[in-house]
Amino acid sequence: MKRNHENSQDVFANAKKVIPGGVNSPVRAFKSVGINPIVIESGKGSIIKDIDGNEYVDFVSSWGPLILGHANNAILEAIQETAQKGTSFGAPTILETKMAELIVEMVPSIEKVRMVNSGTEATMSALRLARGYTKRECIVKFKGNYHGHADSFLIKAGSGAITLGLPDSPGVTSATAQDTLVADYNNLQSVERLFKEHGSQIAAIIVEPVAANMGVVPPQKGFLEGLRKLADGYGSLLIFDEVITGFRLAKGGAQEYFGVIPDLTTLGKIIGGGLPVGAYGGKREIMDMLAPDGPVYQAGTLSGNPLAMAAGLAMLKILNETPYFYEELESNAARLETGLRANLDKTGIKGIVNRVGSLLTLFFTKKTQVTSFDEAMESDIEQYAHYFRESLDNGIYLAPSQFEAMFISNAHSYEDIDTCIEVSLAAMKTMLR
Ligand code: HOZ
Repeated sequence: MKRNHENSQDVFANAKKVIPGGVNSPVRAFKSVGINPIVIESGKGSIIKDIDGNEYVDFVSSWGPLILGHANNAILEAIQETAQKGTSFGAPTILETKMAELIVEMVPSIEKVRMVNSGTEATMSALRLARGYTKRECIVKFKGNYHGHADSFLIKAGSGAITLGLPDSPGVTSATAQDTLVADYNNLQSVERLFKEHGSQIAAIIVEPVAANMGVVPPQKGFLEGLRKLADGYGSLLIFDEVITGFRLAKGGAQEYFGVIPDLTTLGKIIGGGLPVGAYGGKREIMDMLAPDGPVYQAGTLSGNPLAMAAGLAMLKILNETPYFYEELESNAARLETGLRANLDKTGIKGIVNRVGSLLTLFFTKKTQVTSFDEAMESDIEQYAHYFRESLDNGIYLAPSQFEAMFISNAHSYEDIDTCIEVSLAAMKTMLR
């Protein structure tokens, strides 16, 4: 039975009058799935509720950060307690040092870390730092990787940019575009070619160690290691954008999971436990180039904001101290993967399930693998849109795009996973009609 979304429709119609597209980030617009967005009222654990009273098991998890689910008690308590003492000072607090100490302890490559307010700020600042440190101007990025919306990264960008068919945004100057060299994910030769031609001008390679903004595409064996070698060989820096993988694949993120150590790491929303945060960190020698110690300038009134630090700290402590946290997450995610694969087999619908840890994408595709941007782009987005709508109607909230990830949290119970598998099977059956 179709769910009633009347209130959501009304609110969205009003939003469109005063907010561009009715949303504050394009990925929320549901444009590629052919319906209007639902408007959320609340969330607890794995469940979100819309303003029409419909409940959904949420697999978007605020695009990643909610690895403990919605409204986690420890995080709420930390925010409430801290808020009583004031919400922003634009001056040092103990919380930000505690947070930095914990990040340094958990993430293998980070010796010093600077807090910012979003993943976009983290990647654009890390890039400036890499350029300042190496005194070079070009960067290598990968087609379909998404590093936020700073100009340099909106060249062949993933996430909402591909969902909406806008991989190269107007407004990015041709000079910026010239400094951004684009390679193919999982194709070391394409990177080698760029280095052979421009090696002495390349400040850094920036990469999502697991591509998660063109759907989930794991790095193939040797890919990350190969990037490390190339960067070392040419005196460039290797930047891991761990906005999605950080603290999600392991305590130490993808760099711990795959055993490849970058020079700089960018972190995002996950370290705010749901509040707006980002950070970038790395080798001491590089980080010391930042003002006030060094000449590379970057600043922010709300950076290290006490509420965000309190929330993030509460969350990271749980991740750091809970025995078998990542093992349990893995087992839940593996259960989902197995169930979705079985659904494809049962229905004969062509698809590929890619999963790394608690990140997963079901691609509707006739391909036998999805290991690259080009393969991801061959997915049937109409089929995904249909599957999305059926899932939503039956209480499963998925990303409104084929080219995003499902995020499994420790708030998802086996029951939630099994419900998702059941709804998925029913949705696939309707695709056969
Ligand atoms: N990286 C997120 C989606 N893949 C970004 C979410 C957003 O743009 O709002």
